[in-house]
Amino acid sequence: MSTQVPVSSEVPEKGKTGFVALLGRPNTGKSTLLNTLLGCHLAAVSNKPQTTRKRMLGIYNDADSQILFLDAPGVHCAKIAIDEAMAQSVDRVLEDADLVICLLDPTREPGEEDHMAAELAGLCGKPTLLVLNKTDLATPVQQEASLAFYREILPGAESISLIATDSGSAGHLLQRIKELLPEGLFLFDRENLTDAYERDVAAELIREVLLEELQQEIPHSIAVVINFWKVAGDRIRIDATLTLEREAHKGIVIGQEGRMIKKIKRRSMQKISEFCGQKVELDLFLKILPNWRKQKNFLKEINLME
Ligand SMILES: Nc1nc2c(ncn2[C@@H]2O[C@H](COP(=O)(O)OP(=O)(O)OP(=O)(O)O)[C@@H](O)[C@H]2O)c(=O)[nH]1
Ligand SMILES: [Mg+2]
Repeated sequence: MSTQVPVSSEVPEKGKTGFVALLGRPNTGKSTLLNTLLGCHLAAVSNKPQTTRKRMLGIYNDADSQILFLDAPGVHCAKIAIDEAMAQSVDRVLEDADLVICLLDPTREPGEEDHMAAELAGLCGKPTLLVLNKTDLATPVQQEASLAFYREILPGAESISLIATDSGSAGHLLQRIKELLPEGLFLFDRENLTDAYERDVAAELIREVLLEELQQEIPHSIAVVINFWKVAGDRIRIDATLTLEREAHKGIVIGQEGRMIKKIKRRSMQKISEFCGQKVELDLFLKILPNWRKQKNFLKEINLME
């Protein structure tokens, strides 16, 4: 599957290439930027922090480059096992990176999480580009304050301003990234968009709907696992389990006369169908596992932790 422009097979499979880490505190717009760069809704996005829970590779291809963008969870303080798992994922992404894009959100005053993100960028020793996002929302004073905060920890780091939702703006960033990356052989076929299975992307798209439809902590306390995936004729049959932490949340997720769960199902089918380019039939099952976010064994079972 690909949304990339088809490229002639005569084009050599080498050019500007490398892994580019998307680093930043939660909600800075990392996944939004990934989707805009790829021209495809691959990664879950929401206005709630801690949307991304694990690494997602997005492969950008054009005539003379293959850029391997690694979206990471937002950098935040680890309190429970799932936070540790997310921090582990950030570490892996930084290990793999040839270049680090450190995304800044100047609409929020810089704080501890920004400090952690900047320190991680500095400690990994990789070339780092400060990317000031949400410049459509932030005042010049806010933008200056945000950059000054990061430059205390990363002195001299080059910066670029951006609106991650705007493809023209992201295109300028892409040009600079290409200049900074080395020449090399491409690791992936040009038609590949990611190394994730479609079913893992589908689970993320269901989570995106949960984050959009459910309030406060509830969507954060739900794990989505695809239990069954079968292509049958012109459609994909999918069963997914939503693991909740509390019995009391069940009624909220189901809603009055089942209205909420029906909406979650309908919207999820629409998103998955758009991504896969096929009709989708989805059944959702609810399960309760108290405090699953604190249980390392369960996190390993659902591939959130190594
Ligand atoms: N106005 C505006 N909104 C943006 C921009 N970039 C991202 N957003 C919004 O910011 C919110 C967070 O975006 P995400 O892409 O989910 O942020 P993230 O950094 O991936 O967040 P985590 O996965 O939690 O770390 C969403 O509501 C986006 O629509 C931007 O440049 N301008
Ligand atoms: Mg994200």
